[in-house]
Amino acid sequence: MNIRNILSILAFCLATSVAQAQTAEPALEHLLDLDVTLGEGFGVGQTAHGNRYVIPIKGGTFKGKRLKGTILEGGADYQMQSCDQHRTDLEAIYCIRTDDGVSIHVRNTGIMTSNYFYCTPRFEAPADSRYAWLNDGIYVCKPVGGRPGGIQLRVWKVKDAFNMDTTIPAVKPVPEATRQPAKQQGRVVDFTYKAVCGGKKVTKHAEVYLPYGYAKDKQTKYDVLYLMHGGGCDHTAFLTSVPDWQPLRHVLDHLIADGKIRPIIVVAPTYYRDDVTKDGKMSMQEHAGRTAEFHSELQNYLIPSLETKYRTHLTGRDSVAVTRSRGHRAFGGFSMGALTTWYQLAYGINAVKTFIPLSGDLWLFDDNGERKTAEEAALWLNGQISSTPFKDDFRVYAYTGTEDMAYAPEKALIEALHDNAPAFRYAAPNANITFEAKKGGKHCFGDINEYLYWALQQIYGK
Ligand code: FER
Repeated sequence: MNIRNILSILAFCLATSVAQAQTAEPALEHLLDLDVTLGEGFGVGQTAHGNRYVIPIKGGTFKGKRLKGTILEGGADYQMQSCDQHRTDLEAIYCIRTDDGVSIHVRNTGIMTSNYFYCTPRFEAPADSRYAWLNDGIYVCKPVGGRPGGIQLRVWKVKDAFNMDTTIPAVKPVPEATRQPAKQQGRVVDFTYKAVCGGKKVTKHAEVYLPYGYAKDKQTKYDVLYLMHGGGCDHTAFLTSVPDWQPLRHVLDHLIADGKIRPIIVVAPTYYRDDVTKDGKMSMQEHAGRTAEFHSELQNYLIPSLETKYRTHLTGRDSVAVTRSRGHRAFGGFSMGALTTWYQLAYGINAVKTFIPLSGDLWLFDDNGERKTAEEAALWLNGQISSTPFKDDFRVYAYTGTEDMAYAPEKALIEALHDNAPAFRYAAPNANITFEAKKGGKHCFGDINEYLYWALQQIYGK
């Protein structure tokens, strides 16, 4: 192959990857600060290329959100001053070691003039370490302070040019007819089950949508979709009690009657305990605590009792049976129910394969009760998922509306997952997460039910 061919293939690859990439400007994201202790410098003298000067690196520390540790002795900055002395080229080569014992090689090259001083470090981390991601980044570095015998440097990562603002697909309009009752309607029944919540034995209720024809059909095993309400609502919100212009029951009936999805069972439980429903007295943190716990009630009580009563793919009551049937189970929710969904993904991926967070992000709190950042939430979620055997076998359909109060935080989470959580794949055709926003969509069930109209066709479409 001649050089021309190679170049044209290169150009083609570049063009397609640029076409796929989002058009936003690259951004810098803080990686770490270095505090380097330097030894006595010495000159080699005038060489063929300029004036060579060597500054030994004796040690120091570094600190960032994702890694911290010490700088090892033994490296140096090999400087070369140009013959006309207006600029010095730097090349610092050394190793750092993280506080969990991983050695990482650094080669930091840069340019220094009287008014410009920037470097571009490269990192070589072991490919099988938790720092392997460092290898695949471009970084920018500049000095932020000096002291006798030392220098402080700040390092940023050049972020992938990913900006959901320009790329969030819009949720399509839903056919008018789905707002009216369908001819063939499913039934909603109350389901009672026993559970232990917070150490207390309780009796709980969920509403269950059984598709049209369920009673007559004795053969089919049905997939089950769990839908969790938001703060201030209860288990009746999705299927019976909340009046809205796009009732979920009609959506389900029409999707099934029109053959757009196969018949499914939909279950609307609640994260409240039996004694507290629609509890306005709970703080948002208490709500968050309940949502974070719900996966255990789902796995240990609700799934075993409900899915053995109705015809589903569950074949036993134990966790092995629950996991074996996880491909037939989806979990979604609205607002605090979306929070429940993110927690289900984090803690209960063994029981559920498909996740539908609707207008809500992932809330984590630090020891002082402060909300953690989207980036921290993304890192945590990635860690939770990556430590399971299901890290390559899950799917997230995230939705919200542009006028929804969850728009900004959910978008921030989706972007943070893109940047920090390799378990999530955004690129077609192997994407395992998608995010869509309805133009003008608000924080209400009518809009949420429109998102479900589209999500369910992707999950249960024929
Ligand atoms: C969010 C934005 C708003 C969210 C929840 C809310 C969990 C509101 C909750 C409420 O008022 O009940 O991103 O995520």
